[in-house]
Amino acid sequence: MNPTRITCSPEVQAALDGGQAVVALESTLITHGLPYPTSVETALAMEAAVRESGAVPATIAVLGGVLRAGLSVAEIDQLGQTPNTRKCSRRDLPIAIALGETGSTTVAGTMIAAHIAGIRVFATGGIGGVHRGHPEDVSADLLELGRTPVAVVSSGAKSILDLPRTLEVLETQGVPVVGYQTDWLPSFFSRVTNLPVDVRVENPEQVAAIIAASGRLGISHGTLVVVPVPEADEMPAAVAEAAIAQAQREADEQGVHGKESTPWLLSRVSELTAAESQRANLSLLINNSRVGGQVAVALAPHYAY
Ligand code: PSU
Ligand code: MN
Repeated sequence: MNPTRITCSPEVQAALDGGQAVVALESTLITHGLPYPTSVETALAMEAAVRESGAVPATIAVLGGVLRAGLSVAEIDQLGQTPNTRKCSRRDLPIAIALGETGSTTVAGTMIAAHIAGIRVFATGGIGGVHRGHPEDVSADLLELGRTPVAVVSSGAKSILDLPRTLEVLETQGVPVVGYQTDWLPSFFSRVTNLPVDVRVENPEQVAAIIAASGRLGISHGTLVVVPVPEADEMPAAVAEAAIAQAQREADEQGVHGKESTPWLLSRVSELTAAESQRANLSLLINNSRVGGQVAVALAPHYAY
């Protein structure tokens, strides 16, 4: 860890120094992904789920121009109350830092911060991908997965995205897509698609072995671990699909584009599907945090010295 590049909380720093399991958590989910105060309650519940698995949570953000890992409850609440903050992907990080801004980190931004801090596992809900009808809009998350050695535990990508194209980019970028107790890429709200993962594994030890093998090869790419939403909270695929199609049509009509696309589509889909999508969303976020914690615990011995 380089203290001039990132500032870790004392708890996170002590865990990293002691070779204990740490799981990074993103903050764009808090500022742009969920409405306040659900956003803050969910972020805290994710931290608790990581702890229940025996790992230390490190929520990542830029606060007052400083890249930080491990936030206080008050800092997380503050982020939740500033929804217009800069959404920091790779290209935004230097801007927020140079201008002394407070910004949230996307999957790409969080992977970069985690890697700088020495954190190897990161849990979230959904990654960005290739947008439907806009193959030029490729989330920087996919390219980050191709270049930064952090494992991202998620429920795949929302089907607001073009999932077949998203998988093609991941393949080109050299990213292993590991199905956690599944043969199929999940589509966030729903447990399966007809798109196969690269490998199915049954337990955290197998995920850790794949991450550690990538580390030994020294070829510097991320790993995408996909975990389906728990069965009881799954949304019927057709209901999610109808809402997504409507949201994408409206976004096209209104000319929504660039970094606004994903937050706009997410909030429109959640308006259209109300409680149902929120239940699935919260359930998978907590579950992925738990699995992320278990993977980090299984990974720690691979790096013990
Ligand atoms: N998907 C979700 N919820 C989210 C995001 C994606 O279901 O909150 C956020 C993540 O932070 C992700 C970002 O990294 O959106 C992707 O944005 P873009 O498509 O602009 O790269
Ligand atoms: Mn985009």
